[in-house]
Amino acid sequence: MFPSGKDAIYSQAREVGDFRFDASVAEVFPDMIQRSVPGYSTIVDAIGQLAGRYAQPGSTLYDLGCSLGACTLAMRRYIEANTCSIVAVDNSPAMIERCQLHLNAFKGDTPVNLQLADIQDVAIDNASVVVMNFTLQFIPQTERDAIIQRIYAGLRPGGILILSEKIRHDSDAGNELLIDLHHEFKRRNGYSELEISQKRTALENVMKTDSLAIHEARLRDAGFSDVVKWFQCFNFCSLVAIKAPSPA
Ligand code: GEK
Repeated sequence: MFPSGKDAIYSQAREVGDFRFDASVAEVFPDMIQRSVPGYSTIVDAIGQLAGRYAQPGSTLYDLGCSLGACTLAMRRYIEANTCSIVAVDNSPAMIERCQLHLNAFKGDTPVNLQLADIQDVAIDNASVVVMNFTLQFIPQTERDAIIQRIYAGLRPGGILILSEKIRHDSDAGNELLIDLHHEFKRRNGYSELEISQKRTALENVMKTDSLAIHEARLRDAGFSDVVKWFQCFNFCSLVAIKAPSPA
């Protein structure tokens, strides 16, 4: 991958404001997400594989909240439907700038249209695969239903939404257990107690988690005919929501 630094953003005691996807985060993002999200590489690679299965000729694939383009690159690696294109969107200028460098470094046959935009303003049209890999959690909870409904409407029959999210467990005790296991994962990846607690504070107002039941109900209410949880490690999970194929 493109050279990038080690995440030491919260290694010194500081006044912690709300987390932002700015240049300092974009610079260390591959290291940050790898050491913070259990199974991240497995998830990204499997998203590529799912895109390979579900991409339809002549359709568009979307990577919403693409950051540095990891899922876009994985999709481009696996898709064979040679008339497809990918729309990759992020509202962080620093992410988009670096994402373009990543895309340039890995040439592929599928055209990628990289957009600096808010997901709310992006039309979803003629889609066969839509990816939201840890992005919906940053959208205000009141706006999540409408986004999922819009994605459903923009998918072709037989298309899929891949939704990865950090989740909240229903019971307080179970939730604390998953948080503890996740923090231990971060410790083992070299984050200090100070880094873990300052990052947690920074995300408090910015990232609001829903429960798995809420995600599943939202997807079913939007019209998805099947919702498959294909990955979970601690409080991180990924779902494939399938729009029913049109009857033969
Ligand atoms: C990956 N998918 O590497 N509109 C557009 N982008 C947004 C919005 C919004 N409203 N809100 C947040 N973002 C990537 C990882 S990171 C997840 C996704 C994480 C963007 C934000 O700028 C950031 O780049 C991304 O969503 C979330 O597979 O850091 O935990």
